[in-house]
Parts: sequence; structure tokens; C-alpha cells
Amino acid sequence: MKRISLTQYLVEEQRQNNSIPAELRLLIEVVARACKTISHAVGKGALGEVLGTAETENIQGEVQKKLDIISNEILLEANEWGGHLAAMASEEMESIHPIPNRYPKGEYMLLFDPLDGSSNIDVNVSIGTIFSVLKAPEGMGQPTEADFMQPGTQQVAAGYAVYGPQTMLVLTTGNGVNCFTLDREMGSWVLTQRDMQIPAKTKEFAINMSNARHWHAPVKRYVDELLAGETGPRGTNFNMRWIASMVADVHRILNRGGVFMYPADLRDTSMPGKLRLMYEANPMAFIVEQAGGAATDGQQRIMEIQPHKLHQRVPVFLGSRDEVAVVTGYHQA
Ligand code: P6P
Repeated sequence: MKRISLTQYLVEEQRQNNSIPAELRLLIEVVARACKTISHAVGKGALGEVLGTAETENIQGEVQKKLDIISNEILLEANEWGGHLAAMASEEMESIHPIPNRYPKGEYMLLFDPLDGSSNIDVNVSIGTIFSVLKAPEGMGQPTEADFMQPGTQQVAAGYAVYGPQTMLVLTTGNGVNCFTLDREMGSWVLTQRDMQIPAKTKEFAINMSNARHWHAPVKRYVDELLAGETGPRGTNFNMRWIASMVADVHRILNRGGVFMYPADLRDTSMPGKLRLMYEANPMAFIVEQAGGAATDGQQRIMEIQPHKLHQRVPVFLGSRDEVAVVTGYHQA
């Protein structure tokens, strides 16, 4: 089969759909190159002295892993000199990161979770990088957090890299979802899946069952019905997966369907779930919707939520659209 590289795909996409301006193409290629570097660091593990914690905490009050910080630095250094960005924002940094004055500024803003699934790093389970691209508001001066407060429908691109048995890059610019596999010998991203589609129906759900006693009624009702199997109201048996790396769970759902849930629960009613809107839920929602799936917070499309804070959290129900419709419907019953 003729191999199509990421560069060739982006050039052809630009030629056919005029949907990837040169600066956005550069941005995507720079992020993809940074993900290759992160993949290399992650793959070294103990041999690279990159495992374990860094004895620091991030804005979320979570102990940072060495690889969290290394991955964040890789993305910052790769993206700040190219002239394609006005600013960046990261799960690992409390405030936004304007492009230093010594570099030219561009019209895009990049948000990322540099290494998602950190609890899995030290036990060799798949982890990933998630990124989202917004346009800088017209006439923006010195970037502020307020400039990032755009709903997910404003994203011009989103993607993730999954560092698993293979390293893969999944990308959308609004014309479907494509997947690239890293050819480690050549150091290039090769198109391996075009126009990924999530099956509307599924018999597989993903949720952290250990939180069941804390769930609100709609989630409890929905999951109880799945667990009741073929003798219950759904009339069929369901399977469960929970990798505790959103990127890996979403990648499975993109490939074979499923419904992923991280609901708000009674543990902390001030915290609407665990996942962050701007650089986890929104990019994943864009990708999932572009692949024919659905993504809600239980009430509305995740991508229609008007953000108020850079690190705000949101309940997440995403994947096979028929199942997302059922669990969302129970929230509105
Ligand atoms: P729990 C990883 O820390 C993460 O942010 C997501 O990647 C993942 O889906 C979730 O948290 C796992 O959370 O509570 O099951 O450990």
C-alpha cells in the first residue's frame, strides 16, 4: 500500500478542502514532532531516569510525574519559536504561556494535556498527549486567559497521541478523523486509518466502578441497567473496560465503539467531575463528534459549554451516539 505521510496528508487536505492554512499545517507538524519526542522519552522508562515523581504539584494539586514536566517542556520549546502561535495553555501550568517577545506571534492558540494518564506511567500502561487549537480573537493584544474562554465549537483542530504498543496520532481539522502510526525506523507519521467512524451502538462501557456509591441517580440507573444484562431492561449483556487513561479509552472507542463516562459525583459536589473542559473534554468531544459519535456533560453538547476558567472541570459522557443519548436522557428525565 502506498504510504502517505502526515505532511503529504496535510498538503492534500489543504489542496482539496482548503481547510488547513499554512500556519495551521505548521502547527500540526510541530505538535506531531513534539509527540515523537515525548514518545521517545516515555519509551525509555527507567532507562531514561524519567519515571517517578518530581516532588512538585501542578495547579490541580496533583503530584507531578517527571514525565509530566518533561512532556510539558517538550511542547513549550517545540512551539514557541515557529511564529504560528500567540499563546499556549497546559494542564501543568497555572496560567497561560504567551509567546516570548523575542519570537514572532501567530494567529493560533494551543492548549494541551502534555501527558494524560500519569497514574499509568510507572506501571507501563498506555498514556497520551491531548491537544486543542483555537484561533486568537481578532485584534487580541497581550494574550490573557479570557482570550482562551471559547466554546469547543470554536476549535479549528484537535488531536491526541497515544503511547501504547504502537505510537499513534489521531487528528481532526473538522473534515473527519484520521489516524497516523509512528514508523520508528523512519521517524515519520504514516496514515494508517482514514475517516474513522464510531459505531452508533455498542455493548461496551467505560467507567471507574469503584465510585458507584458516589454516583448521582441518572448514572446509577444507567449503569445498573447495563449490569442487569440480558435479563434486565436493556435485554443484552454488556462488557466493561477502564484503562484510567482517557486517551487509551477513547482510542478503543474510536476503533470499536463504546461509551466513556466520568460523571460528577457526591465525593465533592463543588467539583463537576474530574476531567478538564479546555484540554481534555473539548478536544476529545471534537474528535468523537467528527467520527459520528456524541459527547455531552449530561445536559448539553460538551462543545457548546461556555468556559469561564482555564482549568474548569466537566462531567463527560462520550462515544457511541445511541448510548450517549440514553445516559444523557436519564439526566433529563
Ligand atoms: P480515575 C488520568 O489521570 C485521567 O485524567 C484520565 O486520563 C482518566 O480517564 C481518569 O483521569 C482516570 O481517573 O479516577 O479512574 O483514576
